[in-house]
Amino acid sequence: MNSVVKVKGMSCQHCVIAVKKTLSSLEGVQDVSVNLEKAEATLTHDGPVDMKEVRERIEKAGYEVG
Ligand SMILES: [Cu+2]
Repeated sequence: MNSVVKVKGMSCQHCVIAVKKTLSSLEGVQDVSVNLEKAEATLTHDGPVDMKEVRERIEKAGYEVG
């Protein structure tokens, strides 16, 4: 299944890579794609993903969810 998360504050490909990297290592996440124009990260996972952890990681990387 896919979950889409809005990520605010990304401005370039480095931001995309940073978000992708931090979310890719989350437990249960198979794939992450980040769309800079849409300001979205799409997580591919087969089980539940801890959305609180997703938020925390995004914030820790310097961006904002919402
Ligand atoms: Cu950037």
